[in-house]
Amino acid sequence: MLIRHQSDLRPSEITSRQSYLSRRQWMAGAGAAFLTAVTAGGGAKASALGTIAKTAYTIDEKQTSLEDVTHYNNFYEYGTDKEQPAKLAPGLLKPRPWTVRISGECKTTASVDVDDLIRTSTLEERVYRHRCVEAWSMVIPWVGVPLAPLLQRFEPTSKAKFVAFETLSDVAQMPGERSSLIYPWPYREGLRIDEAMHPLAFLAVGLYGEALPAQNGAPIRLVVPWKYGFKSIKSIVAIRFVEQVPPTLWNALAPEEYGFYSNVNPTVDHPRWSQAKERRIGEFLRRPTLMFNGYGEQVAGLYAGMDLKKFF
Ligand SMILES: Nc1nc2c(c(=O)[nH]1)N[C@H]1C(S)=C(S)[C@@H](COP(=O)(O)O)O[C@H]1N2
Ligand SMILES: [Mo]
Repeated sequence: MLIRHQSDLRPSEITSRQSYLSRRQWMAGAGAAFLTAVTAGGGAKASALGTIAKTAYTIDEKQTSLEDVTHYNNFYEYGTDKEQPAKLAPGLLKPRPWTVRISGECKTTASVDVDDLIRTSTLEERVYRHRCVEAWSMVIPWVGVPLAPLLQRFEPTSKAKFVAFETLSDVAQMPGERSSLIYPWPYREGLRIDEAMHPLAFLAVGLYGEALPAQNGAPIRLVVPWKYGFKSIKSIVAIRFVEQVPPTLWNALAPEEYGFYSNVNPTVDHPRWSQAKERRIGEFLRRPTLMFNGYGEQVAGLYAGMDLKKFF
């Protein structure tokens, strides 16, 4: 059983940043990769994120190094090369102050300040597999909040069948948005409401115990671990409850290549490459891709009765 349920979490596991770090540093004695990650992440210095609850819904697999997680990125607002986001985003993106506008088919609309959200939430660490549609993968220790309780606060109406997400639209902070002849900016994504309410759907405000780096989608991004990485939209400024399937950037560009659902599925190939295997960043041999990225036990019920080859 890879995933622990919330009820398995004892209050004693809700640790302060200080004891969280010292435990990790103690564990680092067993592996140099851990030590590198923790010290590169700032060692014992106080985190802007404050208290972090330990590992609910977490997998026990070797974590991808902080260096790879923060220097091999897809963030087309900073260019199409993997190295560009780390070079450009930290100098251009202004992640504070930052608000997320929540509106649409719900009883109350609001602008949520990201720092208020962090202050008033119990932050959790979630170590998730991350599988890009390009057939590479990582294991990333995110820090953040589950999406469902935030959405429920605004009391979606019975017309709220989908949830639409939107990235910041600002060419000064995101120069890649200038090439608007090809890409229909801003970046948009969406989920069915029951997918958005699933306990695995997560909003990350950090990784490796520190505030989210710009290149990973600061200050707040979606993480949907059973879907291809492009569903996990970065630097979110708007969340809308909507009645119809919301338009998304990749689906609008190439609907036969990037379906709305885009659940990780080794049996449905991308038209231009196989999805049967993947390259785990940092490993030499390719490994088999897992149905729903290994989260089938948790999410398969969302798709009961659907033909998973048709609804890709
Ligand atoms: N706004 C925005 N969100 C985005 C992307 C993007 O280009 N722009 N790329 C997606 C893709 S294809 C992947 S694989 C992940 C990469 O997240 P990471 O760089 O934090 O690993 O972000 C997703 N979210
Ligand atoms: Mo991706």
